[in-house]
Amino acid sequence: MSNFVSVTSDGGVAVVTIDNPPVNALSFHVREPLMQALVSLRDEPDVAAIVIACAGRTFVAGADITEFGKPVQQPDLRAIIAVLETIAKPTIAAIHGTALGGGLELALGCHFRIADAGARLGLPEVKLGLLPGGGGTVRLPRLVGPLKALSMIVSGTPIDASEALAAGLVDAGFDGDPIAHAVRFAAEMAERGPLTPVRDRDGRLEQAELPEFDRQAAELAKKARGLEAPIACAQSVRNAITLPFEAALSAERELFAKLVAGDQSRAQRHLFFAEREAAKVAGKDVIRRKIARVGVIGAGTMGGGIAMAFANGGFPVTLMETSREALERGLTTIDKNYAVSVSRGSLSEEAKQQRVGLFKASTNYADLADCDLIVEAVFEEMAVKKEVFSRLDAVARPDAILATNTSYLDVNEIAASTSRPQNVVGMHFFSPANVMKLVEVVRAEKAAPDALATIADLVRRIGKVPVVVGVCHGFVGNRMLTARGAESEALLLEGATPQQIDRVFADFGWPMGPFQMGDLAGLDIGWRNRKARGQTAVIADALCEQGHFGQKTGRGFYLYENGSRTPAPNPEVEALIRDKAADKGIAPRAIGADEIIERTLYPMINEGAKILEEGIAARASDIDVVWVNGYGFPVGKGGPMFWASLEGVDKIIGRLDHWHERTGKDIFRVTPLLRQMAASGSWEGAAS
Ligand code: T1G
Repeated sequence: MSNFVSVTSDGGVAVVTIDNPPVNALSFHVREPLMQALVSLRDEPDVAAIVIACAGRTFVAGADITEFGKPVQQPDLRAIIAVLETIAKPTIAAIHGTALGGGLELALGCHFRIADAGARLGLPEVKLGLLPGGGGTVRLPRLVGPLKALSMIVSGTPIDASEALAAGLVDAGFDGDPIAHAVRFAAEMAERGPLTPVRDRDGRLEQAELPEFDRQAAELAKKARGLEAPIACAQSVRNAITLPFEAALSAERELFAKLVAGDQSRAQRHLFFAEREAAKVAGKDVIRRKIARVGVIGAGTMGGGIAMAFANGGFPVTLMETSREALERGLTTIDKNYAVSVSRGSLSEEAKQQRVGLFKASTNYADLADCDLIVEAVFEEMAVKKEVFSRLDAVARPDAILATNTSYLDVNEIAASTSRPQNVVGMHFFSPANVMKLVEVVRAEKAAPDALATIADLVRRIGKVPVVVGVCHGFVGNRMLTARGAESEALLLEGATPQQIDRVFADFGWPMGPFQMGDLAGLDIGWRNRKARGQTAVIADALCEQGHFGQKTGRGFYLYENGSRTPAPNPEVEALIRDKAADKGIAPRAIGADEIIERTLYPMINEGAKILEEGIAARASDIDVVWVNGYGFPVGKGGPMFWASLEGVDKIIGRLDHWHERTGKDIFRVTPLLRQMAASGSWEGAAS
């Protein structure tokens, strides 16, 4: 047979085992021998049933994403499933680990599916800007019903084995060796009566569900924010209800072909691999330190969220505050946050109790002595940070890793305030830290490689996305945000309104624009930081001096009536902008959407190129991962550096030169790497 597909026999049951580490992707070198095996076993009279199973840690986790965008080598997955459905003896998929995308579609081509209790099953193609292209949108609704299929396929979120059993997606569960269970199951099925391929099971495709289906599809479409894949997914599942099987299958094929060739899927596939590259900090030869208990200092908004992130990841957490009141306040907020998740049904009461049970609260530094990692999340002031780190230096175990959650301050200076700078790194979480996926792991100059590698792996283990960044003001994300922020204010003075600019960002695909985001995060954070650096933002500073910090004070760039989160125009701000512009002798003029994009996003890309030149980020794709996971940059555009290639680097340079000439502002001065990128088409070869 081949290294990737082997066939064994157990009594009359043939077992086809796929072995293509690390995740048994259905690469061409798997598909070809798999097809041969199925054809020969179909026609083999001594074979009473066929089991498809996988070696290693998981069942098939999908088609091979690296093959997309290249000419398809036959047999493709559809051809293999078509053969599967011609087999007149029981075929069983024995699922362990994950059955995702093409892997679940292969299983849907079998008569039966059995799953290990810990298995997860799903069609996550939408997260790659695609839809299931191997018949998943046509076969899954036949098993679980159109509404369940719609939510599974449009969300792309896998379900666990018990939910799959309840939904009719799998026929039996098991614990232990998938092959042994599958062979027993297969032998039983071989005794049973007629077999019905999934394609012929129309029972659950009740036309009656269409009105509710369309209502739910419309709701989901509203959340798509310009992404094509969610819409195509819903359309294809609808076809399964309204069209004959083959017609629905070919409609799915057309939709898939369109999406896989599109920029959005290219962008989202770029991000899939970029996230995995960003996490590769050091080779497997660097021994990671053991992290069993985590300490968090500061139970405020960030500290509380960080403590929850670790508890959600299963880690015992010691949460420390200087006063009992502050500690109680922090614990109350944490409990409230968990209660909200329980009330929304995204967390069970039992899981809540289990997580809360992981917390140990303290007002005593000595209680941090048994922690392997201690994360500091106190007030963003250097003197306060240094005082905390010198106290930590006295109590923490010599090999413990000390991390600061600073979002702007010099991590090298903080590290130097201890006797163990090799064990000090930055862990810059994003608010709310229990929700936001990004963690900028700051590589302080003396940080030991194993400390960095340990932290990057740990961030992945708690379900977040690590990106290693160097030390500079604002690291990667906030540094580029500053370039964008300054110009957003300038556009206001020249005639644009907060609503207009936020509208342009929403149309671009952002969850919200800079002014709505400022109001949500709290304008006082940026204000305090500007004051610390002697910088100004005339409009935002003026609002803050009046105590208007955004949502939390009901007034900022927008008005928020009675605690609502819905922004309403704030006439006082428009008057304030006019006054400040008049003070500066700036006459308002009409400003178009293109100019807003050019003057806010193009400087970000230029700043990103400088960041690469300085080696603050190792790869352009790391910058994309930061912006997509930390600042809501639209996934369908792949992040600022990937988007630059879609937008056209020559065009970007042309407009930056234009605005530099007109304004003389440094943010528009094109940096050498950007010109080099225009010439070479690659961000590689940055100076440092
Ligand atoms: N194709 C190619 N490489 C893949 C891959 C795939 N489907 N899945 C993972 N890898 C690589 C990954 O890049 C990494 O490589 C290594 O495997 C380990 O992955 C026709 C259109 C399965 C939950 O979207 O979600 O089927 O960095 O670090 O954290 O309808 O991988 O080591 O060199 O992520 O344990 C649909 C994608 C495809 C699932 C395991 N399937 N994979 O997570 O390991 S489209 C997916 C995952 C499709 C059909 C369509 C996760 C995982 P490297 P990892 P992990």
